[in-house]
Amino acid sequence: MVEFGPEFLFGVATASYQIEGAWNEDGKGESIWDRFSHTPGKIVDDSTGDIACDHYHRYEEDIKLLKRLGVDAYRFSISWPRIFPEGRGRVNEKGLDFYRRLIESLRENAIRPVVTLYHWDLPQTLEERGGWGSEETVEAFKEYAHFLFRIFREEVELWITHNEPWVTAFLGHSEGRMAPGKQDFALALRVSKNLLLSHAHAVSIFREEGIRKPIGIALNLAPIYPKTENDADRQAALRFDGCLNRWFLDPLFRGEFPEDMVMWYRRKGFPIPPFSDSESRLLTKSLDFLGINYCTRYVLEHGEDPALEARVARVPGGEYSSMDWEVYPSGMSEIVCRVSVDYSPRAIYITENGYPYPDILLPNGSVVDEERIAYLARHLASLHKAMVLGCPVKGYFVWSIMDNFEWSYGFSKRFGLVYVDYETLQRIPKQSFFWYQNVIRRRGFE
Ligand code: IFM
Repeated sequence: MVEFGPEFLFGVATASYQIEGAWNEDGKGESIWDRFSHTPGKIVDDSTGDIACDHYHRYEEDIKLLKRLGVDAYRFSISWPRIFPEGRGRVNEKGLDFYRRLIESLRENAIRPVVTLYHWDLPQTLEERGGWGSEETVEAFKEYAHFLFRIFREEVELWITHNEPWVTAFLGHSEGRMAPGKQDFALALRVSKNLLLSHAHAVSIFREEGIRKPIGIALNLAPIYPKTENDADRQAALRFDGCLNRWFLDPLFRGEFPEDMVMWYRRKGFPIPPFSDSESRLLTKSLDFLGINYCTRYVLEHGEDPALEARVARVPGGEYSSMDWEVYPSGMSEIVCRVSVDYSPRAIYITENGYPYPDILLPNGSVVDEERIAYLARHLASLHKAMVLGCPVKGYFVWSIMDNFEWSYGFSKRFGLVYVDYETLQRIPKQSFFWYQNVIRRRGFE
């Protein structure tokens, strides 16, 4: 039996742009994802999040689903331009009211709200003034965070500043696969630093407010392996680890960027100034818990790209999901143990873990997603192993409660425990929904 105690938080996660829809309703401002998805050629199936799952209008139905599933907690993000349509200054009361109702209703249903402040939908107005490359956005984020801290305080069970800052910085500003779609590695590095600083400053404001709830950040982390034992591949793996994992973990726990990466980037013509002493102090005091989003590991070989000279390789005979991610359950305990040993976080939550599959709605109205069940069970068992070894894991969130807008993949990838018919917006629990319901009820599984 894989058992998690009564205190363990079982939850599910979503993000505003991926589910809410109502992109221009009730005074909401435009976000960089509205702009990006409305730009032809950016989304594989030409879809947008204009309607998405229409959660903005159907949140009550969705809370009923959460209740039926039996989760202890629900992780969602707040859409910044719904609250501050211009990024700062004027508050949109109707937008705020939506989150007031959502949080109140969750609490009435004994589901603990877990709020992410930034899951990628930056107000477009701020993007036009330099976006995350500019210090103005750091200031605006502090104001936005402060405003929400004062409104919701202890009504939120766990606060998360940023979701996956690596994705914002590197996929959004260097690869250009994500909004705002820039391709400038030096900018991506600057963005990564500003994201970390905005997190540290927001947490310092949170502490000044005296809010008695934990606050943290959610990083997408992964074990990294070299494809072969040759030196070029091993160095490439080390650099990718430096870029994906240590570039965020080291500042948050040690107050500085990893030295090997700073030197590498400098040699490549991408110098990045160090954090000041006061910034380092803020960073190292900024986490009550670390959120880890885990979906896959990466195997690296030497590559030709100018910034990292590293390329993700496919493992011969490996098991792959429809996102081309290797299914690697032992990576869950590996990454949790590594972080626990190297950085000693006070607490860890798995803030995302999920499996994309081209689910099919059968004529009898059911969705049989055995692969997803196997994926979740194997990852939970691996997580349990890390807990038995002493890692301070306090909770686990499945990505996602329902199928939703998967960024540049549009609606072509389904991650949900609940199937969404995008024509009718009907929600249909998949077999994995009932499996997870049982896991939560029994606080574990055989
Ligand atoms: O959908 C995303 C989510 O927004 C962030 N983490 C990974 C998920 C699956 O790609």
